[in-house]
Amino acid sequence: MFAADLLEAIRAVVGERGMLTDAADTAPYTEDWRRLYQGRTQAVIRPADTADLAAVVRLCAASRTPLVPQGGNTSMVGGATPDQDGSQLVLSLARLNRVREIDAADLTMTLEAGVTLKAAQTAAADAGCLLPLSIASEGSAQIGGVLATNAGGNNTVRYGNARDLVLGLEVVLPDGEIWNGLRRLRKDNTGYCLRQLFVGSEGTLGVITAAVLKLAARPREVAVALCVVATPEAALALFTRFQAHDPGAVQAFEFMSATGMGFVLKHIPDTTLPLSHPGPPGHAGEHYVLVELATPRPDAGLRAVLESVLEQALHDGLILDAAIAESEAQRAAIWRLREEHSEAQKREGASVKNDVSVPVSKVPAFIRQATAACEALMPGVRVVPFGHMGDGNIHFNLELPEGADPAWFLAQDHALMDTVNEVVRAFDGSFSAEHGIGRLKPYMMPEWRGGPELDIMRRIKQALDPLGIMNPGKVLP
Ligand code: 2HG
Ligand code: ZN
Repeated sequence: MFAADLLEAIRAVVGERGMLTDAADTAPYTEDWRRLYQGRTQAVIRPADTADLAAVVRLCAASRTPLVPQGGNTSMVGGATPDQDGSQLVLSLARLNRVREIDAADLTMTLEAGVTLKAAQTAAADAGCLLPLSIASEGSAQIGGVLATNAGGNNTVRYGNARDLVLGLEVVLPDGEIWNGLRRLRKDNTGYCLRQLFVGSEGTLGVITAAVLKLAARPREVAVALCVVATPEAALALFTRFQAHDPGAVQAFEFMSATGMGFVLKHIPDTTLPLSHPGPPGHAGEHYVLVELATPRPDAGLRAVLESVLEQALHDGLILDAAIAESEAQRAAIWRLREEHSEAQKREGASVKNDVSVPVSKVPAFIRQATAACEALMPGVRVVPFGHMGDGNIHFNLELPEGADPAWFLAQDHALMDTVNEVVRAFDGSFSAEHGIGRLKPYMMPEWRGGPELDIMRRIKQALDPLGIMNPGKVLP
């Protein structure tokens, strides 16, 4: 139990609007998006600015009260929800939601942690620029969480991960001190790169409260197509062709399976395949590719490029069919087929997610071997590989066998994840490409990051958060 006077002291800092204590109000903050973890908390603290947030952290440090920083709560690995004993307070960043500055000449944007990624993209576009980070949950994911998890998403193939876009950070440290590192320099070699320590640390080293991000020139032309391919190998060959043509133009290259597409068409209203080729169900051997080309160059004729590469691919038997978006609405409809994969899979029932990466050239072999291994382990399991083929990050998700008991299925999660990870390891891949470690994967850390790596991470944690109050139970085993 917390001393009631701690909550009173926090309330005095953040005011009535800044604190939720009723169970009905705190409930949305204590369950993760996947509904894998149901936690408890006595209060959700919602400071309105960095100074108030720092004062809250100081109070928590003084009373050794654990804090769980939370953005949009879209973590796939339970990284932002409190545990069940009720001892952890949730620290919501939602009210730190100002875009402080956009500099279109320097191509930088300074914004607070609670700005949603979608709002940040819109603000950048309004200033004539592009914030080149795009993820399926961008409508609710917030910048602080996006950076704390080093989110990747759809544009990594061209622009890198969140990490690659960060020039500066403002962070509240676990003792409540504010580090203002909001620099906007492209070159700055002045000792250890502290900002990158916090990017990807999942709130275990401090709370990111603001950031300076790199922007890019806004594209003048965007061209999108959805293609049917017979095999993952054909999908990779198509990617290689686009890269060979103009690597600078490939903004996204997303892979989907017939099973995953079937779930989208079944569960998401107003979705149809814009293809004449008969789609799923019944074509489990086929796969889909979404390719997006974009360029800030004037008169680049991207649409013609897309058409000619696809025509040749059709002629060579690499693709079986393709639809090119003719309008912004068609482009959005094609993207929706991809972006609704997680939601559709959730509606289909219990799933085990494997957010893994392998070298791009190994993606087809990985998909084949991991599929065979999982089907051998659990006959009837429905394999749903999809995601960012262009950067080697596949969401190798597994849906429970039809008619199976969800509790029984979820109880096999370690066996299923370990089976996939064995294949990942054989290809020198990673067991966590873009979703992070959260509460789901700390047990994997000793095997994958054991020895000096885990030791260094523990020493950094101890140095910055000796009381262990920042997002306990996440990342480190
Ligand atoms: C995506 O790429 C997200 O859509 C979520 O990373 C993936 O549901 C998933 O496993
Ligand atoms: Zn993804």
